[in-house]
Amino acid sequence: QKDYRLWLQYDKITNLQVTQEYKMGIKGIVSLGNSETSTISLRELESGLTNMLGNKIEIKSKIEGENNLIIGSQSSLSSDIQKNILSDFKRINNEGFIIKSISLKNKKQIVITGKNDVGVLYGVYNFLRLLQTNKSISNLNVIDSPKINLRVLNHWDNLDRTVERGYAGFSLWNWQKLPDFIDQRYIDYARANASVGINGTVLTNVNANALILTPQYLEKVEALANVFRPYGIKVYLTARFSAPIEIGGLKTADPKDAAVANWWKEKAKEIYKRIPDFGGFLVKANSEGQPGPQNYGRDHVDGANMLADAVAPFGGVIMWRAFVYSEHDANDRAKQAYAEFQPYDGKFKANVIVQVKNGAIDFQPREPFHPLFGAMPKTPIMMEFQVTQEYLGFSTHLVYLPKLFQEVLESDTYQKGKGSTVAKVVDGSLTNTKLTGIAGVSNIGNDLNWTGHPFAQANWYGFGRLAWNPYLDAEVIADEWLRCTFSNNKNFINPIKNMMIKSREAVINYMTPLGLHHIMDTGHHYGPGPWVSDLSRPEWNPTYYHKADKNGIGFDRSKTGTNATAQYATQVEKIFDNLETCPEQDLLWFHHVSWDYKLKNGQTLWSGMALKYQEGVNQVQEMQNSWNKAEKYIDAERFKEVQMLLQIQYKEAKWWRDACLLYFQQYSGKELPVGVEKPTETLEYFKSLKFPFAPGN
Ligand code: BDP
Repeated sequence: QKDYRLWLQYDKITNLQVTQEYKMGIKGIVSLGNSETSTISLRELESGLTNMLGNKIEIKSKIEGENNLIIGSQSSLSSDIQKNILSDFKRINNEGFIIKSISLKNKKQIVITGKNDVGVLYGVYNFLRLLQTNKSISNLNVIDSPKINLRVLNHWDNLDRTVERGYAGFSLWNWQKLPDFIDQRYIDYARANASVGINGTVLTNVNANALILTPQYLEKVEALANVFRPYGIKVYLTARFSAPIEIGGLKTADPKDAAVANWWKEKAKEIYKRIPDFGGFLVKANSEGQPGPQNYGRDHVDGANMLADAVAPFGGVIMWRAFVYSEHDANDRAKQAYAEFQPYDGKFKANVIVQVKNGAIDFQPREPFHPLFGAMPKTPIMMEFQVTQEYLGFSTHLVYLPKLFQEVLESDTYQKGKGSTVAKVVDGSLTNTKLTGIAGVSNIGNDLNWTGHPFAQANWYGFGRLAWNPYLDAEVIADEWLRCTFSNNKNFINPIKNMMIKSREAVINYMTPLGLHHIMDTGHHYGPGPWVSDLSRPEWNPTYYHKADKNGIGFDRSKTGTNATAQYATQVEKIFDNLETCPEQDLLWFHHVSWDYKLKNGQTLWSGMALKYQEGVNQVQEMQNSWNKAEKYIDAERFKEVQMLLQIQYKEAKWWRDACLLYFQQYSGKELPVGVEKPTETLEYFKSLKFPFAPGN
């Protein structure tokens, strides 16, 4: 099945000239290492090359003749090879790699190396990608290292195998059959991750279950860690803060209680005995009902530092989430994480990294960057992106997320003057931070194609590529992914790449244009629900976010409103505060404006908004047109799947448009402008739709 193979298709290369070059350039493989990781490198090369070139490549025990691929870590290379690349080793870090054409005793060879075997493995995947994308290999000089240390997936997987916000089936982790049964999928999962440089996986949901920390489960975790280790992937777990009570028999989980701290120390010792390279814990505390230090009158620093002490002797880290919003302060949810965490700057232990979502609310189709980025210069801060599409049409809608990721990473925080981008905060370069990280909430499940939508594979791939290098361009990543996954034919690539690039703006247009946010239906977040206003916590209601009334629409977060803009550096604050300079794409995020407010293109807000909704629908139609023309370039199965999914997306884009416009029209009291299709259903109809079994809830 093609879509199981993700971007590692290794199809036979159809371009004869290209094949010719590769066959001439690769006569044999010499592998110098003997670790499990080196064996993986060799096998990957062997099978990749055999499939792409259509004939077997000789595996040689020593370097004979020319045009060999020599693979091995620095220490395994003979001194005459090392001489050729000595200075390049200074330019890579521990996980980096070098792919280089060298001349050895007057014979041309290609060396793939790194400081250790995992670096070599990354180099091998990179080399294979050069072939998959039909690049020349005649004069290679690729020197690359990851710019971020912790590149992790966060699986929101429960022990019963349901996945919170998962739309691709059940959890990959078959706890019942572990540790004795090793599903081939675990290996293929590790391969896919290693091929893009992901080096960590948090196996369990942030809404944690303490049972994962019992010996019965740790034995299973150990089995997974053993599978992932040779691929350079560390395992992490979520730590339920109340675990000392639930599975430890203690009366309290107070972080200042000596017995509690000791319980965690012993637990860490027990885990590291099984898994010496265990990554550490991810913690959601005092957020959405999860237990935490505040239950005992302590704060996030107390909680995080207590856990940090437990894992520090073993080199572990604590990823402490800043996704908090108070149950008692309904003023402006967007301000709460910053208000709570910023004062803690510099107070966490060295092995704590604070994990911050990309925006201040919650993974919306578009959010301005989170004000905490750059605002805690003495604290390691890591990025949390959501790869699963909780608020972006689940795994039914084609939305290419690297566009979203890139927009956030490129945002300028101005925290150290112009050019202080979020990417520089995340890779540590802005504040010279050594511990750096990026997390992606996984969109992976046990569906045959891993991610539900064939194009959602691109979001996994793209997350990994940006985790490796947050300065990469989303368009370049799309190009790579399409070539590796489908075809190198430019008649296919160009229109389909264009479709991917536009898809993110399309979903914003048909769901939440002009800075609208969180108007999805209750709980499951499937489909529109701007009318919902009866939930127990005010900030769970869409009406709280759009604040539509007869006078206008939008959340005033400027100084005339909640003053959330003041949490940004002054330059940014000014831009957002002022209606003249506030980007229109964030207008209703920061301002409440009248229905007659004049947009930059001269349209009134009402007309402009209605036309945006229509534009979103039109864009999906264009996506369908592009896709229909792709039929002759790819396999029938994936073609058909995507075609059907786009049809659903089109239907649902219209649903979004009609439901939102009918609802907002009650307040604007205005006709739909020319160019916007008339709804065929009533508002009552849309309100009556219920989805008690929507997935992933
Ligand atoms: C929200 C999800 C919820 C998660 C929460 C979190 O709706 O399921 O538990 O974020 O990140 O996006 O903790």
